[in-house]
Amino acid sequence: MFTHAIARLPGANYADGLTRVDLGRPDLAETLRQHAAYVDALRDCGLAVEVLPADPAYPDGTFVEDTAIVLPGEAAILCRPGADSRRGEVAAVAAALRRHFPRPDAIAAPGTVDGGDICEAGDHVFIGVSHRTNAAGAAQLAAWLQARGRTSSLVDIRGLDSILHLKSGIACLAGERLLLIRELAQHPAFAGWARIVVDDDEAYAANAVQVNQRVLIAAGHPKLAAALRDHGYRPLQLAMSEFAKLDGGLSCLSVRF
Ligand code: CIR
Repeated sequence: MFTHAIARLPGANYADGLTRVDLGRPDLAETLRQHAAYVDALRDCGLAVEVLPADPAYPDGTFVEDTAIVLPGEAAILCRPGADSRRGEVAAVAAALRRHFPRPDAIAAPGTVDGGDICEAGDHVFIGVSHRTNAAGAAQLAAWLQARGRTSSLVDIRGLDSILHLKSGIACLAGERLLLIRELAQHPAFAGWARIVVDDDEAYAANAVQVNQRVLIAAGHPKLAAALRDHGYRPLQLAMSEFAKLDGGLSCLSVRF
């Protein structure tokens, strides 16, 4: 069970954040509405959500997931984001996290890790090696996890242009069932895992988040919503269009623990 989350408001210059996709420029008012609905959804799932103020120095700051990794009730490690423009985002999230985890560890240079590349699946953790998370960062994280009784495996996604982070294409649902995009479904790291494979035209929604009894998914993906219901999950659909425009998904808007 998650009891807490940290989120961060999108700032006035949110539209200046990084993106590789061509979905248009986000509308600030709609971005703020979608963010508020997301925070409300986490609260409806029973979480105490701390919403940090925006900092105009970091237009991508609302994507807090990339700044820290938490093993709920146990430990936290601060990330060192792979994009130079995002490194400074960590400090504000670290200050909030320290109230729960007084001495978080930290990924050190030359390692880089974006939290969006990390997918926890029970006691196993998939670590994406991406254009943001490098081999040195992945190795540091794997050692940190091993010291805490977790196993991990690396998934190199650098050849997969369709996703920015590993978790753009995978989620772990209750019962340790993986939700996967087709391009990841045959990867040996996931062999033997129970799975739901998302249709190509709904691939964006693979970045879902199980939050206690609900599965948060991006609105507008009816086939996935139906598949989740068929498997006994309770999807909660949220508008995400303005975050998709900056290459972000549902998971990146919070650190949950
Ligand atoms: C970036 O390119 O870094 C942001 N515009 C989007 C980050 C999305 N984060 C995530 O999926 N964990």
